[in-house]
Amino acid sequence: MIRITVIATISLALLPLAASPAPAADRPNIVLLYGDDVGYGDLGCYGAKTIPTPNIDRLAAEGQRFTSGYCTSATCTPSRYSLLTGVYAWRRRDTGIAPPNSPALIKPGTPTLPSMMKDAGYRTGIVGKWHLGLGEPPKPEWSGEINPGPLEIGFDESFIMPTTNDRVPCVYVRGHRVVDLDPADPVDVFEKNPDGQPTGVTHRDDLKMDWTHGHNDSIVNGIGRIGFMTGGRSARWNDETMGEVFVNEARDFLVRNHDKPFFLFYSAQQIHVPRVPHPRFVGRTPHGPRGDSVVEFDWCVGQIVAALEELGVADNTLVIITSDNGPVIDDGYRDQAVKRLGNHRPAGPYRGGKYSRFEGGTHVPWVVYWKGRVQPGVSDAMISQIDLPRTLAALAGAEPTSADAAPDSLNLLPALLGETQTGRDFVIEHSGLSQKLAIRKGPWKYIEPARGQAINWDTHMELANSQTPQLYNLNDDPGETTNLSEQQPVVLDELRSLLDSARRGSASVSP
Ligand SMILES: [Ca+2]
Repeated sequence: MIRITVIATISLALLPLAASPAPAADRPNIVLLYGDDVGYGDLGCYGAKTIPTPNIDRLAAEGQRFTSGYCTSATCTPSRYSLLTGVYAWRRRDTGIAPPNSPALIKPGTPTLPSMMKDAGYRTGIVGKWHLGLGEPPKPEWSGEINPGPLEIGFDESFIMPTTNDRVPCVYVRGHRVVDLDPADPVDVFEKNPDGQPTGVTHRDDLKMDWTHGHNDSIVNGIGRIGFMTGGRSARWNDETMGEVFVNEARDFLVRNHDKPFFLFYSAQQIHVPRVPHPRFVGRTPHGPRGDSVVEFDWCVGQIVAALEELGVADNTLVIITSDNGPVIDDGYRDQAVKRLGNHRPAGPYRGGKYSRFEGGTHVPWVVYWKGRVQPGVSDAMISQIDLPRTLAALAGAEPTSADAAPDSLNLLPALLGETQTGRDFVIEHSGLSQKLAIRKGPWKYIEPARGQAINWDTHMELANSQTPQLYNLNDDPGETTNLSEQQPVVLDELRSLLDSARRGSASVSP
C-alpha cells in the first residue's frame, strides 16, 4: 500500500502518455451510464420478466452484453474509487462508505479516468452521484467554495449530488458551489442534531416514507436521511424530479460539447434508497418503488441516447451501461421492496448482493453499445470496472505507458469492443465493508476466510463471511451453494496464492 501511495504522488508530473493520439475517426466520444445498486437480474436483457427496460434492452441487443462483467466492490464509495483511479479501493483503509462530511478521497492530481481522457483532448464531465468526499478536512465548506472535488481530478464540468440520496446534504453542487443557495440561509452538515430539529425518530408519523433501520436523522422532502443538515432551504432537492434534473444536465453537457471529443460520466441515483421515482413511473412494475426506479433509470438511459442521436453523434459514441454494485432489497426504508418482490430475482442466478462477497455483490450488468461499430453479441469475457481507466484511455489514444497510473487497471479494449471473448484471467471481489477479498479465475471462485457476521440482519444480506475457506465452481454452481474447498485442495491453493500475490502487488500482476 505504501508503494502505491508513493507512486501515486510522484506520478503526477511524470505521467507519460502515448505520444500521438489515435486518428479522430477512431477516437469516439464516451458515455458511461452508471446505475446505483442495479442488480444483474434487474434488467430485461438479463432476464427480468416484470420490469420493463426497453431502452437498455435495445442497446444490449444491438451491442455487446457481458455475462461476466464486474464492479470492484459491493458498496458505492470503494467501487467508485476503483472505477475512477484504477487502484483497488482495498489498498487503502479510508475508502469505505463515505460519511456526509467526508473530505475528498481522491487527492488532486491523482491520475484518474477523467484526467487521462482530459489529457487526451477530451472534454470531461460528471453528472449525478459523487460519494467520494469533497473539500479538505475536517469537512467541506458547504456554504463556500467546495474544493477539492471532481474538477480537481480531471473533470472539466461537474453537477453532482455530493454523497448519496439517503444522506445529507440534500443539495446539488455545480463546480465548487451549492446550486440555488441563498447566502442568507447557509447550509451546513453535522453528525449530531445541532439545533433540536425534527428527526425521523421524533416525527416518524409525519414521514412520507418510513424507515426500517437508520435513515432517521434530518427530514428532507418528507424523508428521513443519514446525518443532519441545517439551512440551505432554497437549495434542497426534490427526490421525484432528481432523474429529470440529471438528464437535463447531461443533455446540456452534450449540447455544449458534441462538436469535440467528450467523456460523460452519468452517475445515476437510481435505484439507491430512498427509491422515489417521478410519479409517472409509479406503478409501472408490480414491485413498488424499487422496480419502478429501474424503469426510471432505463428512461434516463433512453433520454441520453436520444440526445446523442439528435445531435448526430451516436455513431461516434461508445456507450457503457453498468452498475456500481449489486442489488439490495431492504436498504433502510419501508418501500414495499420486500413485500412486493414476488418471483423477481434482483441478482439473477447469483447469491448475495450489495455488501456481499458472493457473486451478487459485484457481478453486475455490463452493456457496451457503439452504433455501427460494436457488433451485436453476448460476451463471456471477464471484465472489471477497474479496467476502464486503461481501456478507455487506450480507446482515446492516450494509453499510459507508465505502470504508475491506474496500476491495477488492464487495457481490455478488444474485449470491451466485442472483438475477442478473452478478458481478464481473474477478477478480485471485495465487499467494501472490510479488507477481506474473493477471487474468481475461470469457473472457480475462492472466498477467503473472514470473521464477522454471516448475515447482516438489517438488510438480510448474506455477506459470505465464514472462518472456513470457500471454493465454488460457478459453471456448475452459480449460486455458490456447494463449498468444494476440501475436495479441490490444489485449486484452492492456486487461487489463494494468486490472491495473495495480487494483494501484495501490483501493477505487475499480468492479466
Ligand atoms: Ca451503490
